[in-house]
Amino acid sequence: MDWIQAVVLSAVLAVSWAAEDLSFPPGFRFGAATAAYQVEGAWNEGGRTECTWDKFVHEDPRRVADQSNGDVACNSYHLWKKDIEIAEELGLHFYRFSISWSRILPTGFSNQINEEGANYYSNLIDGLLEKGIEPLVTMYHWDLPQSLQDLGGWTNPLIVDWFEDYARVLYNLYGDRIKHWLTLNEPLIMCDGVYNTGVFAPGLFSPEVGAYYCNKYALLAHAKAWRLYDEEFKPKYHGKVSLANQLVWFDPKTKEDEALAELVIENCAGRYSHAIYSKEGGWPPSIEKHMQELSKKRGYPRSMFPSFTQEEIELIRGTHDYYAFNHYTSRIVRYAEEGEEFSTWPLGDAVDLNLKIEKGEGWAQGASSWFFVNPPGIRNQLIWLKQKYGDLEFMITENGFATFDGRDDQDRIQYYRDYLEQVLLAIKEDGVNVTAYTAWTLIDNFEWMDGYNVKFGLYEVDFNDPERKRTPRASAHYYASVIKSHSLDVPTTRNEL
Ligand code: GBH
Repeated sequence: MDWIQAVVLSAVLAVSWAAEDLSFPPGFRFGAATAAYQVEGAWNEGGRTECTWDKFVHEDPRRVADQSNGDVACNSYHLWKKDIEIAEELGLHFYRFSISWSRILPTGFSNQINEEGANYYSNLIDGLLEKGIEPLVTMYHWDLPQSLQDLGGWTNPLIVDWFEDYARVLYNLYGDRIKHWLTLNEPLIMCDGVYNTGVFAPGLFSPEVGAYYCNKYALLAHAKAWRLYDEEFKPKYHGKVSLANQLVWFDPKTKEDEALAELVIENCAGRYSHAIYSKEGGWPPSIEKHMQELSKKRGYPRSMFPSFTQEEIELIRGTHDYYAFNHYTSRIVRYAEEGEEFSTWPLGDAVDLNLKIEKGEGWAQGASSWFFVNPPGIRNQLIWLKQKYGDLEFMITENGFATFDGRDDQDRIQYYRDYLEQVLLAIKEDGVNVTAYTAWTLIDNFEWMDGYNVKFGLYEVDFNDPERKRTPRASAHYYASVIKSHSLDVPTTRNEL
């Protein structure tokens, strides 16, 4: 072959490779997610008792930007059939939803199961399965029974057993039909988010101790629930159990900031992963050391960061069937300059590093104050995880874009397009075994302290309509076409969709 032929051939190969490269591997699965408190409503119906979010928003409505709450939300408790219709319209392979603990166990304890609540999820699960959509269940998405909060919630070591008891009830009720479980949604936010800011229910502020005890007990609770499944349920049901971490990607500003950025990643990702996924288990060594020194410096007689016993390390180590994470945004990390105020987000107060966290140049901003767009962040995150914890199966359990209005939906489409492209690159170029992607969120819903102002939905919900009419956005059409063609080789402009 002469050189012209060679050039032509390689050009053809490059083009066909590029075209092929936009398709997802066979078996890759697409889903969308919601969470109980954000969509269900019916907060005091059907035997459901008060959860932390009910109390938090009823006690002082000003805690939420638009002074709203989840009392009715999308009314999915009554309109769940509509949600299934939407999932089917999108062509979802799976639908991720969460179970309200206090709807199943009105006392918080497993002595009493609320049949009406149990039936609600059973019907939802059956309805999805009838349409060939896999139900993926999150056991806990931040709505703790208030009765358990009154006893200290996630800072009381007894919660480890309470959660295991709750998990047993769920495995017994639904284990025959659920193949993927998530124990906890974003323990980083449940613990650091809650105790470092006070802006999430239950509105407690205890950055130095609360966040870290919560961190420990969340890991133990997850581990017990995982082991319970592994020993008693997996042999007959063959499902998989994991937890969904919240991962913000951190890039160092310069070479000099690399070690600092690594420490920040260990603090956010490692503190909720290392004990489970690393070979040796326990806390990330760099964090444990840092926290011991800091505790001493602050005059604590023992580390404010609780240690693990060897037995606890063994209990938690290896309690995973896949790695699940939610990802939205990135930050840049650098050392603070002299006289400059340190950043605490999202680490809270207790970490005390000489650091500054900022957004990258040219990063677009979504509707929330925390939301910056950096598509390569998701790929870097995947590479980091694989390097750190090995060639695991990865599932992205949330990713999506925040807007205020969302009628003109081009930004959301672009976000999905660009983040999915990076996921594809991680799979094809970096050999990361990503098997699933989940859009947050199916329908507009109660966005925690942003209330209903901030919209993440593929479907718009009319919250003034008693019927809570759901209407597809352009991004819904886009996502449906990606799913249908199993590829990103589809139009992205509103008019062509
Ligand atoms: C996820 O949390 C949740 O799982 C989901 O329920 C939620 O609706 C979705 O994302 C969209 O927000 O960190 O101090 O700047 C994402 C984690 C936690 C990130 C709160 C933003 C804002 C406060 N989010 N955080 S701060």
